[in-house]
Order: sequence, then structure tokens, then C-alpha cells
Amino acid sequence: MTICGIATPLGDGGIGIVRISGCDAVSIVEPLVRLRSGVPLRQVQRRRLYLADILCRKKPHDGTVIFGLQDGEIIDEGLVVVMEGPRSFTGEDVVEIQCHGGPIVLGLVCEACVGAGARLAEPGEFTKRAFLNGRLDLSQAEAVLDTITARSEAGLRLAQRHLRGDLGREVRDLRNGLLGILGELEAGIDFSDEDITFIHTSDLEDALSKIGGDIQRMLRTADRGIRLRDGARVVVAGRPNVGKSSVLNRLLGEDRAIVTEVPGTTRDVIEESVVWEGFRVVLVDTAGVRDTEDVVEREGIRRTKVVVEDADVLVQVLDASEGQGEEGWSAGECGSRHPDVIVINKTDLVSDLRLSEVSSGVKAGASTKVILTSMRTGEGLDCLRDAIVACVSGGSFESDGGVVVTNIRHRDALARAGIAVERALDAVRTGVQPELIVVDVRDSSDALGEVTGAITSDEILSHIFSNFCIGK
Ligand SMILES: Nc1nc2c(ncn2[C@@H]2O[C@H](COP(=O)(O)OP(=O)(O)OP(=O)(O)O)[C@@H](O)[C@H]2O)c(=O)[nH]1
Ligand SMILES: [Mg+2]
Repeated sequence: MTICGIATPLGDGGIGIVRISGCDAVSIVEPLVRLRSGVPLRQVQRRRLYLADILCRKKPHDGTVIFGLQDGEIIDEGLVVVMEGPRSFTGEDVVEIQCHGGPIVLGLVCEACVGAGARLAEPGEFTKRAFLNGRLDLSQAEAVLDTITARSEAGLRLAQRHLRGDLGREVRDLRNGLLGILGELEAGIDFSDEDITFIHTSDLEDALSKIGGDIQRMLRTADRGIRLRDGARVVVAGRPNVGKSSVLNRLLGEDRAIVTEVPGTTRDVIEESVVWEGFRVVLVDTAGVRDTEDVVEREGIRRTKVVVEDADVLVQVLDASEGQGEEGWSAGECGSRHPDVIVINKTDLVSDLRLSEVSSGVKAGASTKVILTSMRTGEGLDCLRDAIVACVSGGSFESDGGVVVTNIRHRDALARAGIAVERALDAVRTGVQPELIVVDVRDSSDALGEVTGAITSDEILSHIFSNFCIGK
């Protein structure tokens, strides 16, 4: 069935595009456009833009249409292009109508297409067709969405790598390796009565551990990759009144959170995202942690503990002017989670001598950065920002150039593939029968197949494509 959809965002725009895809695309659009050159649409050159009047097509009305456009009236002028399958985005015949980007214009063009026999596309249906027609593998189709929704340059770069098919290629190679092993194991089982060895145990072990190692290498990139794509959650935590909300506001350059001298001012978790040096960072301000009877504050503190546990980067703020007692800044208010950055704030209130005492008294782990700041004067703010960026980027992917996993679905499938390979390896080492090894190898290759979509279900597909916008 031929589908149509508005491919550009809804709203007023200079240009809006309606995309039509399917075997009847050209015949559906033909009566809707009158090319200035006078050529019928089916005879135009492919992949060339033609200026055309785009005509309203409405079924004859029972009543009189007073203000609406009449059948045959011009909706707009625009450009039309025909892209013939299979060399189109979807792999089918595609026509695009480019006109002015107003909602009424685009709505009427779509209505005319539907009147001529097309169906409105579901979210992601164009990309889904591209996948089903073999134009993209599943990881590439997901990269289309990642490209559209990229919120930072780092996220965009990774999406583009996946769109080029880097991840799909590597996963396919690994899967082919497993399928090769599977073939030899199965041949060995079929001919087990005869005295032929298809694969030696040591070769089998080498091949499986090489594949297992490659899967683990990809998995190791996942935490950082997912963080780069979605943005790292940088949680600012500490005792009440130390200046957490001031840190958030200063870093954002705006008065986002309420700051007062009353301890316990912040009760809700406050989030705001920024892009620093191409990295998306979600800054999270929290309620100060202390013992309290106030029910609202207690709920705030409960929420603080939840976001602290989930933090990609934990910034603990201390007050340089506070004492060091049990109630003081050295108390372990971040629970079991160690801070990545410790901020000693309010340096403007204390002497240099006191400051060096405080700094040397901080119990920081080897990889924890300690930064002295004053949110009053702005001292140390740049250092803090740099420290956060360093934690978020965690080095660069440029140098290794290898595949980076950025998607939770891919990570989970790879993890399952890795576990199955390990099981297979154990079985080989303990001399288990080939029939049982085959099961693990097949599990692993199926899990890898989910990444590229070689193995997939309707449920997975509809879940993935429902996240797309209509017209993509
Ligand atoms: N002198 C000085 N005062 C600061 C500094 N940073 C914050 N303050 C003040 O300290 C008080 C508390 O600041 P907030 O940013 O609200 O502290 P908080 O940690 O968010 O406090 P809660 O939300 O109550 O947990 C306010 O009066 C700020 O103006 C600083 O570097 N120097
Ligand atoms: Mg606060």
C-alpha cells in the first residue's frame, strides 16, 4: 500500500515536504500536480526537481463549500521530484512534494494524496519500509532516529557512524563467525559415526574466545556511548546550605533554582540540560541531605538518594566555612557512591590557611578531583566546568575509531551474546557434547542478529519505529 506523510515539522515553515512511498506513488500524485513544463509526472526524469502547481482534490460535496478550496483549485506552487525504487530511501517508488510549510497547505496536500488512494503513514513507517526492503539494517534505522534527535555534536557524530553501518558491519562479522562455527559443529554431529574431524577443540576454543573478546570490547564502550548519546547526568549533592543551587545557577548562567540562606531550601530535584564542548550534560540539583522531621524535606532527601545512585557524574559540594564535626562536611551524605568531583565552596569566607587545612582534610579517592570555588565571586567555576566535561567525555573516541555502542537495546543484546559465548566456551573446555555447544552458539548468534535485525520480531520492530515521528 502506498503511504504519505508530512516529512517536515508541523508549524509555519519556509518549506514543507510531503513524502509519498509505494508502488502507486507516481499514479497517485500525477492528478495532483500540474507541471509547468506540461510533461505528465510519469514521464519526468527521475531525481530532478520540477516546478508545479499543486492542486486541491476533494470528493464532490453534498452541501456547498463556501470558504473551502474547490476540487481542482491551486493549493500552492512547489517542486516535485520522483525517485524510483529500489534506489530510494524506502526502496520503493517515492515522490516528494515540496511546497510552503504551512499546516493548512501540507494538510491539504496530504488529504489530496489520501483522496487519490494513499494511506497516512504511521510513525517511522518510511524508515521501517527502508529496513524491510533491505536498504538499512536495524542499527542503521535506529541511527536515523538518533541523527534526528541528536542534542549534541558528540551524539550526532556517533549516530552518523552507526548510520554508515559501522556497528552493523562489525556485529554481522561476529555473527558470521558464529554461524561458521555452527556449521562445522553441526556437520560434526551429522557425521559423528565417521572418522572425520570438522573442527578441532583447540581451534573451536580459539575462535570462540576471539569472538567473546570482541563482544566484550564493544560492551565496554556502552556506558560511555549511551552517556554521549543521551547526555550525562551530573548530580550536585551535599548537605543543606553548602551552595548546591548556587553551583547549578552559576553553571547554567541563569537563576534556575531558588537560593536562600535558609538550609533546606531545595526540595525537588531540578534538572536542566546544557551542551558543553559538544557534550550534552544534564545538571541535576538536589535537596541537601540531613536528618529532619519535615515530611516535605524528607521526601526531597529520598529523591536525592535515588538520583545520586543513578548519577553518571557525582559532584559533592562542601562548605569551606563549616566545621568538620560529625554534622560537618566530611559526613558520608552520598551513601555508598563516591563523588567524582568534590567542590569546596564559599572560599571567600575563609582564610587561605583555613582553606589549605580544609583541602588536606578532604577524604577524596585517587580519581576524585577537588576544586575550590566561590559561587559569590565565581572563582573556580571554569575549573569545575572543565572537570565535569573531563568526567563526561572520559577521553575521546577519536583515537580508537572503533565501534561505540550507544543504544541500550544493542547493549543488552550484545551482553546476552557474550554470556552465551562464555557458556559455549565453558562447554568446549569441559568436553561437553557438541549437541549442547550448538545451543549456546546459536543463542549467541541470535542475540547478535537482534542488533542488525537479521533476527527480529514484529513486537521489537513496532517498539523501535513507534519512537519515530510521522513522516520519517
Ligand atoms: N559567601 C558565599 N555564600 C555562598 C556561596 N555559595 C552560596 N552561598 C550562599 O549560601 C546560601 C545557600 O546557598 P544555596 O545555593 O541555596 O545552597 P544549597 O546547597 O542549594 O542549599 P539547600 O537547597 O538548602 O540544600 C545562600 O545564601 C547563598 O547565597 C559562596 O561561594 N560564598
Ligand atoms: Mg538548594
